[in-house]
Amino acid sequence: MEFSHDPRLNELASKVEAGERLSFEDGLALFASEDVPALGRLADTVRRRLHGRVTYYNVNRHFNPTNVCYADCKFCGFFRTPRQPDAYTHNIEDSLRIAGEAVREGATELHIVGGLNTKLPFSYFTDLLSSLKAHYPRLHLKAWTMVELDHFARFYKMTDEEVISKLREAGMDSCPGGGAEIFREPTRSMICAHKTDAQRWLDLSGKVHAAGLKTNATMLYGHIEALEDRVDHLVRLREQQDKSRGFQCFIPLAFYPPGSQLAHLPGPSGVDSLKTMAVSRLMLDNFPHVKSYWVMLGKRLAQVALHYGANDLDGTITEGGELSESYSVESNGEVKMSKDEIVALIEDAGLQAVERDTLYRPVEREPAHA
Ligand code: V47
Repeated sequence: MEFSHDPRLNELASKVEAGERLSFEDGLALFASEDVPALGRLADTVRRRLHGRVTYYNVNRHFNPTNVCYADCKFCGFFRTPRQPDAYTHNIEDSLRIAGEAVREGATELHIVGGLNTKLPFSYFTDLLSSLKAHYPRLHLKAWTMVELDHFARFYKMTDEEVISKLREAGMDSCPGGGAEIFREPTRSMICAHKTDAQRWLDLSGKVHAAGLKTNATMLYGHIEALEDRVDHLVRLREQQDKSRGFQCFIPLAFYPPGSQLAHLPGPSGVDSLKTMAVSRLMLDNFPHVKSYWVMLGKRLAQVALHYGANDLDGTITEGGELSESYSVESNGEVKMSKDEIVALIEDAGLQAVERDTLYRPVEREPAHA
């Protein structure tokens, strides 16, 4: 029996089954296919080849030390200028309180990103990390995107290697995948003109990998970009991964328009999000993990996406209790999911839930904390 009623998808299925790498044109053809369930099945065969039924989640917390940022990205509803009444910067005491709550709730990871805030000295960032590490040595600090590392190097006049080694000494354990947005010009300049350019984002990832740390990668889709931009983005990430091998996970981020300067746009449809998940899994043949980020997709679509190539649901994510960088479609601003709820979502999808740490090692808990 043929895989699909779409002959081009059948050709691509043969390539995938033979373990052949898909080209830029193949990526566009995957997006062009209207046989969405067959596309999902194809991505699912790759996901099952790599992970079987295992679906990862973690217990984590997002912490945004400051929302002050000069980058003025058109898609962002989070940033504030220093004079706005709701601009904030957490001091160390507050940060430790928030991290302490996370640890008591069983978090193994603190995901730390913030704005590009020129009012702070570099020591703010290293002191923050070292205080967190001193108080909570077992909490993994997944901290700062390539955009922040680029800002640190330029603004505080250090080499990339100095920035990475100073942050690492202070307690940075790995880096999250934000700031990648869409690499291709002119789209990138239209949505984030004042931000690290694509090549620099990729080069910095390579330097962090060379220093022995893992990072993630994202793609913001469903705004003004073309499908060619998305496929180009995936191909560039794949090329960087061939060189430096340090990406753990890819996270497609569904654009959430409210509160941004692109609020008039509709955002991606459910089918577009499922197709993007599947194409990502199929194109990124050297990425071990693809994440279905429920905060952007909503819990139900994130669950379905586990059958479209994703093998990770991210985490419980509790926020620090103030305006957050997370955007939520279906959660009505509530950016939290209990461990039981995550496990139920995975199991109801017919899959096996495995709690992981940031480096994808299974977490064993004492029965009292299970
Ligand atoms: O870089 C900004 C995106 C990213 C919007 O590494 C938006 O495990 C949708 O990178 N609608 C930050 N997205 C979040 C991020 C992330 C999230 C979860 C896990 C990991 C990981 C990384 O959020 C930004 C930007 O691409 N973003 N505004 C918006 N309106």
